[in-house]
Formats: sequence, C-alpha cells, structure tokens
Amino acid sequence: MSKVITLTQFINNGKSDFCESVELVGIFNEIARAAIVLSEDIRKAGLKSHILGKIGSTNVQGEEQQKLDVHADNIFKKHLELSGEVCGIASEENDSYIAFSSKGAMHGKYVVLFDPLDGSSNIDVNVSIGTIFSIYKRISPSDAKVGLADMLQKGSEQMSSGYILYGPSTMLVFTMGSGVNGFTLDPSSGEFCLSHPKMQIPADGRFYAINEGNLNDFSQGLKAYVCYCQSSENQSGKPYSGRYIGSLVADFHRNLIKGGIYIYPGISSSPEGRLRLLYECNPLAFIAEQAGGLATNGFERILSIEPSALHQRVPYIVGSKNMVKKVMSLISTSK
Ligand code: AFP
Repeated sequence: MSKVITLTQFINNGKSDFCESVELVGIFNEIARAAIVLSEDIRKAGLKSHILGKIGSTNVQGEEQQKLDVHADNIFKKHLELSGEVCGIASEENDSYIAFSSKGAMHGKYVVLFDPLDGSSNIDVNVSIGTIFSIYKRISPSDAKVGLADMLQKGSEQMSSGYILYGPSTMLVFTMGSGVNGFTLDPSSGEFCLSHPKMQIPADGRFYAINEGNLNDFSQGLKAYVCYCQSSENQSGKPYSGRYIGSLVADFHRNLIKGGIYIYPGISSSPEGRLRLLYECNPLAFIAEQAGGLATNGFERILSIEPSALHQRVPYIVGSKNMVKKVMSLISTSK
C-alpha cells in the first residue's frame, strides 16, 4: 500500500520549492482548519435550520446573503487572523477590506482575498459549493497599517491560490506557483491527504459550462462558439456535453480533471459579467495556468489585469488551452 502524504508533510517536504514557505505553512494550516470546520457545518446544515436560508441583508454588490455565506466568512477571518502571518483580508461578503488589529496579526507579511462560499444558490439544495482564496505578499511596510493597495495587486503577483470543494468529499486544491496538487479530506483522521498530485488540465475537453439562459445576450463570437460546441465540427467530431452547476468551483474542478471550458461573459444585466476578479477569477486563473490551461476575459490574460476596485467584475473564460484559444479566435474574428 502506498504511503499517505498529509498536507502538512507535503508542505514541509517541499519547503525548498516554496518561497517564504515557513509563513505560508502557517497560513495553510489555518486554511485547512477553517475548511474542516466549515465542511462539518455544511454536512450538518440540513439538520440545523439556523444555518440554512437567507440572512435578510444584502452584500455590497446587492446580492442577498445566505446565513452560510456569513458563517463561512467569519470562520475564515478568524482562522486567517489566528495564523499570525496575515495582516488583512478582503472578501466578497465585506464592503471593504479588513485590517486585523490583534498584535499577533497586524504585522503579518501577507494578505488573503477570498470568496468564503462560492455557489450560494446551491446551499439550500445540497449541491456542491466551495471556498476560493488568493494569498499575496503585502506591499505596505510591515509596521504600517495594511491598505487598499495591498489588496489591489495583479493576479500575477499571487504567492499562492486555491479552492476547497465541499462535494461528495471535501477537497483542497492549490498552487504555490510550481504546479497544482489536490488533497482529499479523510474524515476519520481529520487530515487532508494528497490524492491528486501534479494536476494537469487536458489541452482539449468535451465539456462546456455556460449559463445558456443568457444566450440572447452573447456576442456573435460567443454564439458561434456555442454552435461549435454543439456541432460535430469540433475537434472531438461530436457535440460536446453541456455541464453547468452554478458553482464555479465545481465546474472548474470537473474541467481541471476531465478537460473543458467555463465561460461567464458580460450580459445586459451585468456588462462585466458576474464573477469577481479578485475573489474568483484570479485565484482560479493561477491554478489553470499552473495546470497548463488558460484564463482570459476574451482579450487579455486574467492575471495581467490591473485591478481598480475590490469588488470588480470581469468577463471570464477559463479551462483547457485549446478550447480557450478557439473561443478567443471566434471572438476576435466576429468583432
Ligand atoms: P455566488 O458565489 O454569489 O453564489 O455566485 C456564484 C457564481 O459566481 C459562480 O459560482 C457561478 O458559476 C455563477 O455565479 C452563477 O451565476 P448565474 O446564476 O448567473 O449563472
């Protein structure tokens, strides 16, 4: 039987490969702890009526908050501050960024940006949801208060990014800039164990994930790509399969393993699309690139976009390299 490698062993063993690893180990330990707590709560959510349902307020983007969104946000904030390495955070559920004030945290060298619970519309119906995170080195001096500029860094500056998928099993997938590795939570030991080493996204795939209810709003190029997916003219010689869960993490994870593409374009009700650059697009773009895939807004590499606001949205195309290239070529030729 092959030896199980736990997350802690993996990170400690790889120290020489991971820059600044001592501090990142501390952050990862707390992310893993937060994920385990939240995973347990999600599993029992159907039995605890006070955890499910709407909270009765909206977030800064005008979206109705679910109780579990806020609960997840609180768990991650608490654990990131406890790590002692993180001086501040920004998340989808908070209007502005938060500078941690505890003595142990305020001089930390890192900031973390995250979507505590991606796929909120699936919470109440027991469908896979996730947490997405990005870790950056702060650019302000460590004796100063963390500021907005620390949060508005380009995706290419990420030290690490990852996601936790709360599905039939709970998985943590991340990159520290040298490949992508996936860990599955063993509920009996409470440890994340290496289950998907050196993940690579196939260059071509047979799955496309897009909300086709918005088809009338799509550009000519994007409509042409959807027709291409549905035709036998594509590289596989038969129509691709449409798969859209409504939880980006879950759609992304399937495509990472099997090959595929996820697209959320600008639409009339949301000209910049629905997804947030800092909390969703950048972290998954970093993972996609590290696994051999691509991520773009249709014209520009996601990781090169200069952020201008915390809750900025961007059109998003991410997945298998050849599929992303194909949609980009149709978009550029049908302008
Ligand atoms: P939430 O995290 O606010 O639930 O948003 C989910 C999401 O950003 C992404 O995970 C889904 O793929 C997408 O929105 C679903 O949006 P539509 O319901 O408009 O298709």
